Amino acid sequence: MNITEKLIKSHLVSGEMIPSKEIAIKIDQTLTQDSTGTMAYLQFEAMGIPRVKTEKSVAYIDHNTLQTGFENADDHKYIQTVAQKHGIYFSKPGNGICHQVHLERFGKPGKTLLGSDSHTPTGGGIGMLAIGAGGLDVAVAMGGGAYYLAMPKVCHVVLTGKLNPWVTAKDVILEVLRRLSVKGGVGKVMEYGGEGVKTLSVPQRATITNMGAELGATTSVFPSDAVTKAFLTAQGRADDWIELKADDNAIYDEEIIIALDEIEPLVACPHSPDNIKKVRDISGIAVDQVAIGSCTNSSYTDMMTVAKLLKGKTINPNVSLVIAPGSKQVMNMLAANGALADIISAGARILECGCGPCIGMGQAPATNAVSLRTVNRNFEGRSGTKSAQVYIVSPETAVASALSGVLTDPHTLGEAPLVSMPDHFMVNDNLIIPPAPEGQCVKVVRGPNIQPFPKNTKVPKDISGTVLIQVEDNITTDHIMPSNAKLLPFRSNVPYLADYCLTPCDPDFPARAKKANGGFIVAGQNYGQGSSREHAALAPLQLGVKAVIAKSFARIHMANLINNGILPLVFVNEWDYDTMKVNVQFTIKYAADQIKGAAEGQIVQITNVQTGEDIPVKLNISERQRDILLAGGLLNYTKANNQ
Ligand code: MIC
Ligand code: SF4
Repeated sequence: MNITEKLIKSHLVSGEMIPSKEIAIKIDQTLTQDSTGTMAYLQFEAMGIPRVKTEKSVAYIDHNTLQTGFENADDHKYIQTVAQKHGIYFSKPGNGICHQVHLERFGKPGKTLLGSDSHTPTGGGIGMLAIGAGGLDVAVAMGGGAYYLAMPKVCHVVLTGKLNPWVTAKDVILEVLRRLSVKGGVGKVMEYGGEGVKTLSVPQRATITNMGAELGATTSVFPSDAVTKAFLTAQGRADDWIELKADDNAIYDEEIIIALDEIEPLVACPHSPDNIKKVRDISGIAVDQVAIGSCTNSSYTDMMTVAKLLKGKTINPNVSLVIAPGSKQVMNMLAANGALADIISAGARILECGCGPCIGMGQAPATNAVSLRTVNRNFEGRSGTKSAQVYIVSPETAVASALSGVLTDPHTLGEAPLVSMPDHFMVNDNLIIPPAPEGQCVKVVRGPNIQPFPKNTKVPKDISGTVLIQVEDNITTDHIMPSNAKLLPFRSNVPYLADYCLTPCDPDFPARAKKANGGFIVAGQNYGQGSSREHAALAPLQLGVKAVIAKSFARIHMANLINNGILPLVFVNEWDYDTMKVNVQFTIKYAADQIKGAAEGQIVQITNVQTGEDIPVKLNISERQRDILLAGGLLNYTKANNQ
């Protein structure tokens, strides 16, 4: 078996391990962050389970840390108290980004991790089966329920050779994105192997598994080996290590070979992580802002490299350099060894340990500005400025450019600095609050920002409505439910958020949907790529959206739609996309019967009310998903099954 099969087999609850067939796995650990966490805990509370049933569940505060009003602080209070009550560890704001801290303090090779954040696969860097999901799926897992997914294909990414100086893990994953695109990983686990693996440290591996999310992959995983053992030992967690490797005769569904020594510094150009060029081919572009951090590149070794490159220098006068170390541990170590002083004296602006600019919480660039970032996503407008041009680069390229003022290949800096992994990380978990032993005494605090979330109802006889919007390929959940410093504080207030749903594509969409009393969304390929935010399903639900008809869907978003009782329909003939124009009225007759038939492989027909013409669509669902849709969503289904 390969590593993926071993991890799945040891957690399999039901189903057969045949690619694309539905399987259910036991979840050992969960993580949430604040922007998806409020909803996950409201849903967990609605399930009425007193204590989490996982081995470890952790609630992080890292996204909404810009407290411009009471809203974020309210959410933090709610999450802290709900966590205390129900047996969940609470990582306070300032302690760092969920994925970085989880890797440092909680992740364990061989375990499963389900997180309400699409970059949860970061844990694959230490041999976890770490998967991103919607909040409701995480809530169910906290309650001891299995996680259902399509058995992925396993793509063996064979790494050969060794990275040259100035070439980084970021460049490796950008190379994978260049080859496979943002759709290339759909339905797959990217399993890394080959001789090159042992040359990569845990933070480097984690950068690669983190950005596997941008491939649309179910997750990515590295073996757990001596390098993993050394990392966990340095974290004071040697006992958490187990070895995990593929059998010598393991079989894979696909294979790609990456020669590490042939990679050069790469850059993802606006506005997609797969729009890859060589840095040297487009160097010289004037840069206004450089942001270093995010769950992809904010480890101790990343930050030490940055500090060494900045030491004794001053950044270019036209550049604003902002740096957010990934965790309190990283920040503490930089402060203790003097590296922070080198960063500060070069002119960098230091941000608290959190997501910050990556999710548009502050540091929105100027109009038309060029911003180089070490983040994982450069979707249009995500930085908070629609006209900004965001390029994704490694920390090394980021510093070289911050110093010169133009996009610069780091080779121009001379000899690459040597940064080694520490033998001991500075361990101080004083911002992690363990749950109360007797949870029933804890009072959950709910401020006015915590609003009830929309719930769907059983499928009606016919599902009718007009097409409310028609959007192109690769629409992200940042389009469907934008996030920025103004909107993120309302993640626990879906009625408010709904007024911004799909507005980057069409500012009139919410008003049109309300006026029409709901209807259908028509979309191209890979609809809903990117973030796991289930608000991208909840906000349409609030506006009465009944079905999305797309050429194809991204995995997490499709699950979120089903969990909320919205039909994810796929065109049988892609040319029918053109006939489903805005304002045209359609109906799905005998919807329940058609949904039942679809689970057995039958085609669903959507009828054009005016012409009577039928459009054939597919609903690629399992029997369980059929029952969830018929019940009007996972909460209704779970309640009905628990009675
Ligand atoms: C993101 O990077 O887009 C986020 C913000 O971390 C999201 C979660 C969210 O929308 O809250 C993700 O990646 O899932
Ligand atoms: Fe936070 Fe950005 Fe990572 Fe999302 S991608 S978890 S916003 S740092």
